[in-house]
Amino acid sequence: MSTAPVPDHTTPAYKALTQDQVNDFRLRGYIVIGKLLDDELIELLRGEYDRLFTEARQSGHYRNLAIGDTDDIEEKKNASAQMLQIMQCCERSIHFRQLLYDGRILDIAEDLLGPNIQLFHDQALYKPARDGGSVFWHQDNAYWKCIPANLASCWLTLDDVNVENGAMHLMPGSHLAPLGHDRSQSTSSLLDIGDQVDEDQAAVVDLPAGGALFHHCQTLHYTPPNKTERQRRAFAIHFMPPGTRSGHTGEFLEVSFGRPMLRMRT
Ligand SMILES: O=C(O)CCC(=O)C(=O)O
Repeated sequence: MSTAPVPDHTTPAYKALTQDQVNDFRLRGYIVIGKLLDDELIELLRGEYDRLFTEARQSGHYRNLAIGDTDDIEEKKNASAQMLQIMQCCERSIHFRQLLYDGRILDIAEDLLGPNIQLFHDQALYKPARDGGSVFWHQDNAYWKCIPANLASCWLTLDDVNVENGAMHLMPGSHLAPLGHDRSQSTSSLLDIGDQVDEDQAAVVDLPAGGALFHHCQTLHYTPPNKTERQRRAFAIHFMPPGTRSGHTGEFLEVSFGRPMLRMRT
């Protein structure tokens, strides 16, 4: 009688990334994937993205990170800089929920985080043409305080993105230690660590529409204003291993509708 082989869960499969790419992520704190989504899906997601922002601008259920927290729709709309954020698109759109389970994305996340993957949260980050605002230098986990600090983000573009319209800037190796952050002078909702950063050392990543990069939750990153005639639509998915705790409350971030398990192998 033959017996089925016992699966080896101790050795990572490295299905999507090469070992060199995984090592690069460990060393630098980010990895550039390039074009990942096909054109048909990009078109679908663009339509959803635009619909969500049209609805959000009417209802006020979004933030303009350029001015901090306010419920005043007119204030958000008329601010001179627009860095617009919708949290949890997966709770507003079935297509963005489906995207969380996209095998191309999860295979990479698995190579970086291991076989069990839970959503921390997702967000759309929109820099409209001409008056798109910046996101200051920060480590995500300075906001989140997750324990352990072992999350990875997939940052996806729905437009061609370069330095002119808000490309991602990342500081290699900065993920290895948490840094102290101060509240920004100009907006109370953002942290800013800009004065500790040597921008000459930063990697600036151009991506085509449908492109992706992954970064660690402690990797310092920044995006500049968009003063071009081209909008910059981006979407971030923040992944964590199950068992991650909130440093704010000390509690486990339990599986829920907003924090689904996306992949579970062990
Ligand atoms: O999309 C952007 O401009 C900034 C993204 C970002 O800072 C983040 O995902 O943490």
